[in-house]
Amino acid sequence: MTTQVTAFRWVPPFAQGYVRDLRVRWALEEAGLPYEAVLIDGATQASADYRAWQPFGQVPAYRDAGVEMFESGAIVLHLAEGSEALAPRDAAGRARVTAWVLAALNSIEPFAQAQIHFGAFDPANAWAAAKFAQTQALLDSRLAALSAWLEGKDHLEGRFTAADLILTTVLRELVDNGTLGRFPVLAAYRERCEARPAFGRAMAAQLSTFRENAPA
Ligand SMILES: N[C@@H](CCC(=O)N[C@@H](CS)C(=O)NCC(=O)O)C(=O)O
Repeated sequence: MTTQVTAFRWVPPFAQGYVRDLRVRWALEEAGLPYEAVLIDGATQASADYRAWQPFGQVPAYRDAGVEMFESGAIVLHLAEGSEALAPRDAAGRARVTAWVLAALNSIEPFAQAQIHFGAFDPANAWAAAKFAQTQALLDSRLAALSAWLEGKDHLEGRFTAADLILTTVLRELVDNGTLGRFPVLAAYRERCEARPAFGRAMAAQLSTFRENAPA
């Protein structure tokens, strides 16, 4: 069977290029594996059939000849199990990749999401401004630690892996609000990873779907 990845038929412009099927498309492109995007909309999200595939009605969900699964990080790790393009073949090297994927999703992304969330409030709202300052400080401390790790390195673990892929998709959400620009090592790292041809192909595929299905 052809590998399948679910993606939204269309999302508003602010979300285009950021929907998490991008992670899976990028991993498949790095691994050189063909896939079919299964396009879904709100009605599909709510359907019992789709909830049996993705319990929360979200994208991406994934299936190949051997497995049906969800959660972008888990899917990318599954692909990394089978592809040297995404992780080294030795068990210790793969364990390091897993550690960094979880660090990106568990030790950095929640702080990034919180900062984005509170940054969207009116700064005149004193409660939201205080929460924003708090989350900004927590995020900055994680980013400073990450920056220290990546100083003088091209990648997290000596070569491009699934961990760089996931971390890049977390960091790129911090470009527009100016956060990443305050960490030049991380900004350069993100640019280096996004310059990979496989990233370009994944992004082009997501965006072309939205162009083709734009509301009249
Ligand atoms: N932890 C999940 C998050 C997936 C997620 O947040 N998907 C968003 C798009 S980026 C979505 O489907 N949102 C619609 C919804 O939650 O109803 C993963 O990484 O796969």
